[in-house]
Amino acid sequence: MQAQYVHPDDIRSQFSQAMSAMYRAEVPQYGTLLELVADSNADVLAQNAGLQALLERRGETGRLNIEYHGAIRLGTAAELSGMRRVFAVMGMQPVGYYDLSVAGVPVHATAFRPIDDAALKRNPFRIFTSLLRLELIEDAALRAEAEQILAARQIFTPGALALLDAHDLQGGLTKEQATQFVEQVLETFRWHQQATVSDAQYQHLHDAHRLIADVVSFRGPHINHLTPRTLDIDAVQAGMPLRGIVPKAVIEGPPRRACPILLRQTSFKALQETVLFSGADGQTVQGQHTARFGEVEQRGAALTPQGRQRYDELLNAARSHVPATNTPAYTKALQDIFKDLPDDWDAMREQGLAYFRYSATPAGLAAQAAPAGSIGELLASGLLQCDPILYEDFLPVSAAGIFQSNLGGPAGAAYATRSNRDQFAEALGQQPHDELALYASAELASLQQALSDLGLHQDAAALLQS
Ligand code: OOG
Ligand code: NI
Repeated sequence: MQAQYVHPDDIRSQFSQAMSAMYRAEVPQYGTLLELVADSNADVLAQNAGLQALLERRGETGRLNIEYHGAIRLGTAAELSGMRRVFAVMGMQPVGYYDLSVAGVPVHATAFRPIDDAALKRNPFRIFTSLLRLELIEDAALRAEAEQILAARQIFTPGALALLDAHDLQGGLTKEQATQFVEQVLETFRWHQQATVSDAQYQHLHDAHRLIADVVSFRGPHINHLTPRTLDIDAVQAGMPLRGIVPKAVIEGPPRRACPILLRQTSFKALQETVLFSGADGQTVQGQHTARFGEVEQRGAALTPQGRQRYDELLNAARSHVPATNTPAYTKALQDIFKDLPDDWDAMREQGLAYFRYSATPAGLAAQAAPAGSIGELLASGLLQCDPILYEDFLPVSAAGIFQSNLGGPAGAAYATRSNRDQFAEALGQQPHDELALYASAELASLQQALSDLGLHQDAAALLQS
């Protein structure tokens, strides 16, 4: 990219700041949540020098207290492929495929996020992007109606579309274009009080699934939440009521551990907002809609396929043991059942459960020539060190829990359907990146670099296998 163009990471930073400001103005409770998270993170860091040092080594201190992710729900394949172009301008690539239909939510999804380390450090902002699966609406007439309504809408402004073309032609955006681009794109994420449907249409869509009404009834895919990153989600969960915020009952994901893994999430309940429907005789009819909420997340280590399989098995065991609606009993069951998974970085590394980033220690760099050895031996010699790689993706069961608690009502029955990755990739216009391959290659590259820094000519891939 040429120098006259703004770096995609900088456009993404502008965008996430603009989104945060817009959302704080639209959903005041979200501003309160951001304050709570900032206060809590400061407390945690003040009490935990080791964590502070780890965050510094991983270059994550700048990623606290700011939005880590947001979410939107789209209605058509064209909207999804358009979003892919928009996010590409901001250095965000589709990663992962999430099928939520198994949990009774008629969507599948990906996360548009920065993928390389430097970009993640600059600004981690990503958008969990769902696509409605209209084929899961059973009522054929309603499905046709929803399709027609969606086909008639254009979620991007003419200005955004023109700038996308300019970007693709030029290979970048100038400073002025980038600022305009962020302004124009922001419009797509804005809340619209005025629905595009009548109250009767809304009701039909709502009866089919609340989420269908949320996607189909409005001019665009309003951002439905933003999520800062916390270092202690239990403290934030406990702190919410003290600041007048009502949290969902249960924290999604793994239990609290000394060695945090994957992703833990909680949210505050969606607001009930007044919306305006078009009445039969050109009148406006007032109604209510709940969609927008705030969330927090605590991230831990990325797990290998073996680690992830263990996680899924243990989570399923806990969930089948106690319904997640029974909060104290569920939390206890989760803690107990997860005792099966070692809560110790060395054990997790030795058993191949998590991904690590390797580097030469100062002593290793100073040593003239390190003696060759296994990873365990190099670590034990103090020449090599490793830190768990941060999980940058999402969890389908947790995502379904977040959806559900904010759609109101109990979990719907699973749709009797297959996940449809190919259909999603076709709508998107590419295959989403495989998140596990990204972690594995980051781990391998870090070990290769560390070995070379230590003056060792060992095969990194072979070392990781053994
Ligand atoms: C998205 C829910 C998924 C998460 O953090 O898992 C999500 C939605 O409600 O649209 O954002
Ligand atoms: Ni979320």
